Amino acid sequence: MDMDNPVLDRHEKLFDALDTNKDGALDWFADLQPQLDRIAKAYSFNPDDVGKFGDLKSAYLDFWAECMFNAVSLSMLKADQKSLPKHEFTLMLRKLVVENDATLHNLKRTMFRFMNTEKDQELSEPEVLRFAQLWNKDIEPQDVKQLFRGTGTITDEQFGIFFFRFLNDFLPDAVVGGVLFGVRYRP
Ligand SMILES: [Ca+2]
Ligand SMILES: [Ca+2]
Repeated sequence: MDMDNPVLDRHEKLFDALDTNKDGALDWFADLQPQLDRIAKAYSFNPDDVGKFGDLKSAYLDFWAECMFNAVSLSMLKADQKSLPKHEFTLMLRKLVVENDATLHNLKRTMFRFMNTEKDQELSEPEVLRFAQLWNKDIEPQDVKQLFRGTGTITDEQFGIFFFRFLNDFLPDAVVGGVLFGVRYRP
């Protein structure tokens, strides 16, 4: 853990959560696609639901493509490389956050809509826990409770604040947003 740079530490934990086969590099087909397939199965998608799941998959794919495009543009990767090592991933994520990248905003909006399985405008604790545990089964109810702080629900606006503070803020309480990404993280 890099105690001098808590934001980098969070980005490294996010990498670890996404690296399904634990080989130290992110690959769409080896790491991200299997996790998305598991999410589709867990949410029991029927043909009518393909749109909602398709949106989530597209949002992750766009984010992934943006990371890879930037890494190649900056000569950190060769054009034919298909996987992104940990260090390069953290640099690309940082770049997208600093540039207020549109794919991150789209991922935030799409995640909220996907997690919000009840027909309302807010996320409940069970809705957040269900999604976070698919990315990381070690996420526990108390990890999610930190996010809610006794309020019972999370609005679209609050979700966005947690999402970007986790990725960008040095403030200690920014870490609670990590459960949105399936990252188990206690201060
Ligand atoms: Ca991997
Ligand atoms: Ca809801």
